[in-house]
Amino acid sequence: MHNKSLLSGNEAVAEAALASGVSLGTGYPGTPSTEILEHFAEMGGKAQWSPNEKVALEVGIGAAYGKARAIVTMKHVGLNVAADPFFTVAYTGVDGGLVIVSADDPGMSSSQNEQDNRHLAEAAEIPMLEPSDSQECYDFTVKAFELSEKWKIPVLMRMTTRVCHSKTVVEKTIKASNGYSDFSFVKDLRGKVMIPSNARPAHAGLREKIAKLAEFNEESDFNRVENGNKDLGIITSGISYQYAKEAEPDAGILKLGMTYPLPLEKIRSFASGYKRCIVIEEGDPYLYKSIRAAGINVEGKHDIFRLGELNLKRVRKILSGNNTHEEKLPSGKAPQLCPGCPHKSVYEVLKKLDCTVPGDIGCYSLGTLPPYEAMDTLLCMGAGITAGLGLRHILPEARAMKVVSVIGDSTFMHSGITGLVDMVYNRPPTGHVVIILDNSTTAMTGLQEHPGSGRDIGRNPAHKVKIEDIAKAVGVENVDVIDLIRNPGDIEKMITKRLSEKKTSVIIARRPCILALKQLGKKK
Ligand SMILES: Cc1ncc(C[n+]2csc(CCOP(=O)(O)OP(=O)(O)O)c2C)c(N)n1
Ligand code: SF4
Repeated sequence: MHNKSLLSGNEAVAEAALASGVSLGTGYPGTPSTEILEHFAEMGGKAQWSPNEKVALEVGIGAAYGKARAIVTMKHVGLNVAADPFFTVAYTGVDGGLVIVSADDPGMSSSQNEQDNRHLAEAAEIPMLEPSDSQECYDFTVKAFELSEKWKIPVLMRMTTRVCHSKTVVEKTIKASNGYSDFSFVKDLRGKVMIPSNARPAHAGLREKIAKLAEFNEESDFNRVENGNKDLGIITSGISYQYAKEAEPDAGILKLGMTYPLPLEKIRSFASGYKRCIVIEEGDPYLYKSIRAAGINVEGKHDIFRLGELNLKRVRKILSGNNTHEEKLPSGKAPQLCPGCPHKSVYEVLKKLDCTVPGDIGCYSLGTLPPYEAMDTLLCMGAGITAGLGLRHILPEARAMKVVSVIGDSTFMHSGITGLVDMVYNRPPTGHVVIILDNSTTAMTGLQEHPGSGRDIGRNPAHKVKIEDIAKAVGVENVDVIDLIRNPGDIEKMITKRLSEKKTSVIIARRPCILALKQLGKKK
């Protein structure tokens, strides 16, 4: 029987999760994490796209409270959305196994920031694993569930773009499990109800657990020493290990796989054996600062290497102390909305009407680029509506009445609904106009379904949450639906009309994404 395959890191996590008997996978799409849940579902795992990452994590926590194994996937900024349950589930712990995948995007190939989520593991006091190739993605996922169950704590798998998307050979070491079935919920008020009187001892208990996990990590096989020339020792983790190994094959290397809590005594003993010891890590100086804070003398990198991804050339520069500014990579061709994209006509009108357009994240963010240059802000998912409200509250009336928020349908389900609630509750004096660009899919991340598309992760029919019903239910004064292709002239008339009124208005500009239609055709 074949037990070796060429897999991406994301596929390897999915296969290991399925083989480990995971009963439920939840998540919200986001590059570079999306394929984990897609692959898990394609292989027959029970998986679901959640409306957002907070919901995904809370559902996963519920399953793990019921003694199941659950995996929850998201991109790095998704963990900000899920931060509330993330921080407190460390206190309650779990009865089953809970693995949370954060796929970080250093270099921002498809993100609005390049935050380094290793800080979040430390801040929340949740053990963290950092695989550096697909084999480790597989092995660490298997071990992450064991760790989570043994220590009754969630585990964070922190991956990065190159690890998620590169393909390496994976030897599948475990036999597929049929999953567990003795699910039950154990009533434990002090352990699971985080009122202050319970949360205080729970935090103290977590500190003890982390101290014991640090001891465990001193000897754990997540970390590996590769002996080498005593002149140079390198401490590294994740994808940086691959670059370091290639740049200095003869150096001694301490490759860390479990990077919170850190095995500081192992690091101390490694560093003391080399004339020069340097930390090679992508992103923030997370390892460097923790190691220096423990009084261990290591070198770090210059601040210029904190920005963007590392690569072999950059690692060679760090090792040689060459901090000269780097030549810029040639900028590629600017992305464009597809020919025939339904979003186009809306931006043509917004530009013509000289609107101020707080926008959001999705394919429609491309409305900020030429030829439209019509979307004026992009911050985080959901902020298109709410930043628009802030502008409506403070701008002089004539200008306020030119403010139009744009948001996609998936983003609306993710974090736009509460903005709409604020619009009617803390109504600006001029009202507000929100355009929901409803193309029936999450196009930007590769055409995933969402609660408004009427299909589940496997493209089977599911309950369809109607945007117009939500808008009417919260009390928006005008709710209009426009078919952008059948009645192309209507969008200009409608935006002009609603901008002239001091009312709260939602215009749903509806037309399926042409690529989503193609994909559904294929499925049929
Ligand atoms: C918190 C967070 N989660 C996930 C993402 C990744 N992401 C960017 S836009 C987007 C949704 C796009 O869908 P939609 O709003 O329907 O717009 P479309 O691309 O279809 O035009 C997602 C999931 C993100 N940027 N931030
Ligand atoms: S993928 Fe769909 S939504 Fe995105 S630009 Fe192309 S047609 Fe428009």
